Amino acid sequence: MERTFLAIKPDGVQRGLVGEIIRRFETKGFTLVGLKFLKPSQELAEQHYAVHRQRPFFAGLVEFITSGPVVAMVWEGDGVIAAARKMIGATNPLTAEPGTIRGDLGINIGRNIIHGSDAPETAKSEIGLWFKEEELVNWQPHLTPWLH
Ligand code: 3AN
Repeated sequence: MERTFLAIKPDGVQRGLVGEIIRRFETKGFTLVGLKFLKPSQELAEQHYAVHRQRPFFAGLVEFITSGPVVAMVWEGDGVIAAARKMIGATNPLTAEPGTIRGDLGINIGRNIIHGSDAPETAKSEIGLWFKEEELVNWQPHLTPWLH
């Protein structure tokens, strides 16, 4: 079963959007297998955004993600990596489609509420960066037969 890493960023937490965002993935039918609330260290943030190291917004991005608590999550389900990206919407909330998290809830590219892994390789490395194996719960909700 596929897994992805999602993180509600400090703006999403500050704005009280945690419940709304988790609700969307729960009601879609995906399964939560890892969840923690933490203020990321500088080192964790730099590793997480390492691919953007050369981009002009890198320092601001790291400063932002370490500025307050985030909700780090691992979600499981068929096709969850691509589906979560679709549910999150385009990077710029102003152009993200209505119906997506960013399209419905945000207006600023530097404050775009949530992160989601963009491919199987990044999902694997991000899950490994943010979670220890023993922090992930292997379980199946009883609803599974109705969804699959
Ligand atoms: P996504 O989060 O949609 O995968 P990426 O991976 O291109 O987008 O960018 C990572 C993060 O960097 C974004 N979530 C956003 O917070 C930030 N970012 C991307 N482009 C810009 C930009 N032009 N100005 C400020 N921040 C940006």
